[in-house]
Amino acid sequence: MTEDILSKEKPSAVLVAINIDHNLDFDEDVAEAVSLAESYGYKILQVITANRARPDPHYFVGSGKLDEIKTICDSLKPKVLLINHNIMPVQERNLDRILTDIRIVDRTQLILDIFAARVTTNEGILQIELAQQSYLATRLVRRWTHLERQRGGYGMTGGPGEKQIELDKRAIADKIVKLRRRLDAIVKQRDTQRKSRLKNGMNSVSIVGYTNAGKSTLFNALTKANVYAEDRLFATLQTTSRHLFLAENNEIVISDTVGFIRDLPAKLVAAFRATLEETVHANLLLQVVDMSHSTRERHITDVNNVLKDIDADGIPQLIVYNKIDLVDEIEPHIEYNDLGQPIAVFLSAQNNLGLNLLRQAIIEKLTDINATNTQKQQDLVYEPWKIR
Ligand SMILES: Nc1nc2c(ncn2[C@@H]2O[C@H](COP(=O)(O)OP(=O)(O)OP(=O)(O)O)[C@@H](O)[C@H]2O)c(=O)[nH]1
Ligand SMILES: [Mg+2]
Repeated sequence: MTEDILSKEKPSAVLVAINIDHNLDFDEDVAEAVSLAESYGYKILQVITANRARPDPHYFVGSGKLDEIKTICDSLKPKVLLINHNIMPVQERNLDRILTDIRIVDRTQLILDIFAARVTTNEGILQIELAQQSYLATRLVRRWTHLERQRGGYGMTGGPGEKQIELDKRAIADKIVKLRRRLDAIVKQRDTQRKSRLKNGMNSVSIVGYTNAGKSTLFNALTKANVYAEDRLFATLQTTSRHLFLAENNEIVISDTVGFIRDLPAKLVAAFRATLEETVHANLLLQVVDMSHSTRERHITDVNNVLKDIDADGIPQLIVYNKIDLVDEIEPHIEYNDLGQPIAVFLSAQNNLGLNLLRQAIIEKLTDINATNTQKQQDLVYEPWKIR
């Protein structure tokens, strides 16, 4: 697939999106799917949509829709049929059988392809390889039963394919173990760096959020760094950290991270552990939200779900509503809760609006967090005396 991107000519695709169970945000989901596909470099020839209560177990789509897809593909001859869902291996196998000569790419595969085409660091390459191997492991049976059928041995036990599946499974398992080991070494090295920072009493703040929310733009505006920011999904694939002076005697380490998206498969998230390690160990998360986006509240839920997957849901958060320049009648400000603690900051990273308020809110929030932690430590120390 990387060849397609390098050959400059955009690979053509037909996109299938099914509205399952009357999803009210379906139009936004389709728009996001188109962005995601274009972000890889696909030229979308046509979008096919349908409504279903639940996916068809055999083909994901119903039989009428399948006929329509086949007719459209016969006439437009796309290279790829993109399905904006994570489909099961059996559904992929059945579609493959009907739509010969067209590669079936589901949502996970598309995200993996985007990452694989863009990744540049050694760590990133290892992580993508790990994610691809984990994904491949679930699809092995499909590939081999497919070959078996061609040889006329389908359904038989102990055939050459079955033996090969076993061998392939073992080879993949070995590869996964080796990749994990190499990634663990990277994590360990970072651990040492982090511990030395902790010794210096430095707080670590991680910028997280939905893809394209403006995390890298905010990071650049705060640190004067030059991280790549662009109006495309998954512009950032690795973590960048910088020291940031908030005030006199108040220096933190701040990190820009990979963006999240709805339905990010847990395996993929797990493969990105090394990159997300900075987030997992942060004292504070700045969750950047695109204020101008119609489904911003759902983005917050999606991001919180991924944070749960990586065990970072217990870390205190400050919500940063970005891009207020695109919304009418919102001035930069800090929102406080009843206890007078900051919970959200409204700003525009691109227009340098409200950045000082964000610095102020980070200082206040970190002061609260550190006071709570000191209290907790004191409680721990005095606990035995209390019991006596
Ligand atoms: N109007 C407006 N656009 C903004 C603002 N902040 C960022 N953007 C734009 O939003 C797009 C995405 O910005 P990025 O900073 O790359 O977003 P990101 O969250 O890092 O995205 P990923 O790395 O892909 O997850 C870019 O085109 C930015 O110029 C803002 O305050 N106002
Ligand atoms: Mg970014």
